[in-house]
Amino acid sequence: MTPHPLDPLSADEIRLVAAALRREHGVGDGWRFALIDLHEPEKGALKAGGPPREAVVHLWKRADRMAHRAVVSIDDERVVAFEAVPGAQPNVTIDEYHEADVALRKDPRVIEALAARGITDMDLVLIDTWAFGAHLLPEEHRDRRLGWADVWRRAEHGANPYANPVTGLHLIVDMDAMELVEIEDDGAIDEPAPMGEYVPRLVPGQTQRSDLRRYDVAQPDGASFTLDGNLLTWQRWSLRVGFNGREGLVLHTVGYEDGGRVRSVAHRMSFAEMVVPYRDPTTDHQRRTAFDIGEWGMGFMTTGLELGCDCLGEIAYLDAVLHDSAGEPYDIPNAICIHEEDAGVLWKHVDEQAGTEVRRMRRLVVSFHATVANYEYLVYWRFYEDGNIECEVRATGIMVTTHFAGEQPPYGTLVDERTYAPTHQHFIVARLDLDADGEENTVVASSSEALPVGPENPHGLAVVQRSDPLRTERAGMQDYDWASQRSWKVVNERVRNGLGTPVGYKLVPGAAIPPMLDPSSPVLQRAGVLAHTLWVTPYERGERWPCGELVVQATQDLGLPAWTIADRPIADTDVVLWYVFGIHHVTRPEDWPVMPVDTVSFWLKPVGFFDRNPALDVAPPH
Ligand SMILES: [Cu+2]
Repeated sequence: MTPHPLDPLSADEIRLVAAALRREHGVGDGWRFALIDLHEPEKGALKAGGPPREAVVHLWKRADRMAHRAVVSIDDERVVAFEAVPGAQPNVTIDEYHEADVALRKDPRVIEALAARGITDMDLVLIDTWAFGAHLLPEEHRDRRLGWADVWRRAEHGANPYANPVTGLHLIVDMDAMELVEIEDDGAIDEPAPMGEYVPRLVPGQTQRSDLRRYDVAQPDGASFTLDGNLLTWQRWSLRVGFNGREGLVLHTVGYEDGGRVRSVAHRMSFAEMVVPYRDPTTDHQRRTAFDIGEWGMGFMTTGLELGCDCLGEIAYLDAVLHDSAGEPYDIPNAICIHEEDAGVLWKHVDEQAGTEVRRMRRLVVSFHATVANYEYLVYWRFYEDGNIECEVRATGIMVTTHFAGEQPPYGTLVDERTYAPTHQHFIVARLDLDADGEENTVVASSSEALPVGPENPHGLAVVQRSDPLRTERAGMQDYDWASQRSWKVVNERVRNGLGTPVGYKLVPGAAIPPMLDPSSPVLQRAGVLAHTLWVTPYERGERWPCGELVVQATQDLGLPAWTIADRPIADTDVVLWYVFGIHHVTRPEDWPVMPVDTVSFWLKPVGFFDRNPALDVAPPH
């Protein structure tokens, strides 16, 4: 079957792409296929129909320590572009993570450092390798591909390794030679014994609650959505479900059927980067700034879902097809969950004469879960009958902790005996290629302003709405503003609703968090995108990665801060919004030993897109 141009690469296509690179450029032993992804067609070519099907590939040649970027035509089974990218590195692969683990755990220096702490059973040791910023690379090894590793210890087989950090021991590993190049050992401290277990059999003295009765979700007539390949339709919504190794879930061609016509809302929505700086300068944490999307890939970290635990009801699952660093495809079964949920009351009114009219809200949820070492990110895109779209992220899993002797460092919260969890931030950059009823859109900053008391406003009640169209990229750099309740409307001046005003969708800024980074900070240098809540750029096919295409060991953000220097026009054109949100995680004792979900979200809401409440016709409950 011919794939849709936006469908993810199939296993056969991944094999074809890898084979072409082996055949034409000798990509084989000594290389890594870091990323093989669909080279998404230009929007114009997509509309014209039958765009060429291509893959974009990030490669690493280990012997030369040289990144390469390739484009492979799948239709013609040949490489159409192949270039070295000096001074850059592709994402770190799962294979490198495992190979580093194998190498480090048998290194005599590691064994010795652990033995000095009384740790001799290597089966209980977890070595967790991270990528890190160029500013912290050891001077003499700057040209290498380096990882740094924490070491953790399980109390017994199956126990939580993150319960017991091996404080003060860090390993710098060459990810090509797979050898330990530096061992950093602050020496053993008198280790406390925190209770860091969450698996029931290991939690001392715990009995599980037994007073909850069964709760079933029954949909005897089946689900109300239809899934045809990757095309999902439900209650007037239609969208295509995509997936790739770097971003994980991608939603394409999101539209709402209205008056017999599908009106576009978004061409593409995904998470394009995630930056997690730990705000603790001590040696245990100074390197700990993860770029979970650019360095590792949310798709590669995706874990399959289980019915009855992760999702309830009539579920449709989609598998994901990814690849290892040799270019061989593999599956993640049940990577994406699609289901409906009851979400309480949608609208209601009680009238003395008409009685009660009440409608229940149903929502369509498209979700995936990623496990990034100790942490879990659960991502939910929800579509509502009233035209709203909600993007929710739940963070859970195990927090990073450190033991201390003497006084507690001030950079975190005490969560157990002489154990603190550092303050950190999870910044997520959502890339939102919105198309409000067509591509020619303008983003308008919409702010409330209380007018001064005066003859026209004697009681000081007057509030007016200020609309500032953002005409260039510089104006498009917007910050969250509590005082004016600012939001951003994406309007189409060329399409009017029945009231005569332009149609639009509003980005309602939830979970905006400040960077709290000095301009000189290497983290801000690498992730300049964090400096603003919102960026707006004109659509450009190649502009996908807000911190740059290749972020591993990068010193500069080659994405948004670089593109926007030109200060291009963004009015009445095809715009892309980059929304920075996340969690400012001041840790709590209640987040330990496993963290109840911390939930954040933002919304996209129609604003004059419809003439009135589009959910007026939702029928009462059965
Ligand atoms: Cu956190």
